[in-house]
Amino acid sequence: MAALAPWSLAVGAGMDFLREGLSAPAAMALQFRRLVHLQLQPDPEPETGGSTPPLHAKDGSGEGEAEGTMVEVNEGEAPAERERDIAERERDIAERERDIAERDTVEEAALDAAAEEVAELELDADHRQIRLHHFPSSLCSQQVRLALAEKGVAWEDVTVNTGPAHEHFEPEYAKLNPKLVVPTLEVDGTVVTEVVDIVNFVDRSFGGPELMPSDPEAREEALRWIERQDSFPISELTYGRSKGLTRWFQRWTLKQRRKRLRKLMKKHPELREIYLAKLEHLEVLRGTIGDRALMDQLVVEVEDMLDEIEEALEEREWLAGDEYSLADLLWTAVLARLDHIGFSRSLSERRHPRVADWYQRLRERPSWGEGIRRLSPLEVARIYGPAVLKTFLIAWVIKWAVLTPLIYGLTALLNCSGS
Ligand SMILES: N[C@@H](CCC(=O)N[C@@H](CS)C(=O)NCC(=O)O)C(=O)O
Repeated sequence: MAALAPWSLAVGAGMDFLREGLSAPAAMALQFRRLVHLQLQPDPEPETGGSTPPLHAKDGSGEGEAEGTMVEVNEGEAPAERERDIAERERDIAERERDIAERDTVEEAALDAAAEEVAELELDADHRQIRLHHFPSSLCSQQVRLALAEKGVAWEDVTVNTGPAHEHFEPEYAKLNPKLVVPTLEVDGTVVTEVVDIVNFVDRSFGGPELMPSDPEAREEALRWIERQDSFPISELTYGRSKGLTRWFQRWTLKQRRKRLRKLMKKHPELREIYLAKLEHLEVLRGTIGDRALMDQLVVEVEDMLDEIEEALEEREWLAGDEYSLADLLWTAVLARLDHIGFSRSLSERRHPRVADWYQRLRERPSWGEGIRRLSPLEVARIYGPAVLKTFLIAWVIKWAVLTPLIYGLTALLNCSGS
């Protein structure tokens, strides 16, 4: 966590502040997230079970690296020397940015090649093996299901219980998705992870409506909104904003996850790096959601973002242009989550009329039902029931079989000694 130095946060945030016009708290929060993200890349990644290696999304870490090279200027230097110093650093940053752009192009090319490979198989859709490893109520799974529904692709459901069963931590799943998250898409042996990569892959590999605009300006805009969505702190908000019983339950599940990871790390030392990275990730999440000031900043960030979307929708029907695109698709799940975690008023017609109208149109799309699925009461009972029962049963047994006789015994003893 050494890289999370305050100067690094401040410099990066300053860059966002200037370059993206973000508010200072929003830029600070974004930069914090980037730096945190940088720390959490599992390395090295294991080989996949399939023939093609999994494709991993560009994660913005490169951008963070470039910003990280900026060092504060030494005030004591002579002006000419300082200028030389600044010029040298600017060259260094430009060079790094070129490297990052090149790397992004390579990743883009890998995605294209994989999509082409799948398309070239020319199998008819009925004979393709399309398996989605997902969890019904996870936002990221919702996004991929939306994409599959928009493209009219049928898929095989592999539900991964990310609840107390922690199936996403199992070694078999770690081979598919070393970040131990859902969703993962498998198409005829090609494994794709990371939501943004998956939805792009789905768009390129299957027929149906094109979900990326062909007009260069609209495409650029779609990419910008996709990137904004990708770095939006929705998990932090989901955990940090919960209240009452839900809050208690979420903290409990976080604790259970850490316990499970530690156990698995002992049992599978070969996956130690992966489990350690996940533990660190959960630790950072715990720190973030416990930091009231940071959470307040994130709420400000939500409002700023909705204002920005409102403004964008002044000029066009959909987020990136006059056609529905992947940008709208990805934000659909975020809006649904915001609505669910207490931002309904911000999404109302009174506060953001264009956003409200856009959200209504997104909900009316046929893909909504399949994409934004929540857990039915039966599923909740099946997924969480056994673990909750086990925990409470143990607590109940301890209370009645151990504590109660102990208290009775002690009371009797004290009463005796008093007489
Ligand atoms: N950057 C990843 C994020 C995936 C992610 O965070 N998935 C969440 C559900 S939305 C998850 O699996 N959480 C379970 C966990 O972290 O233990 C992606 O784009 O696929």
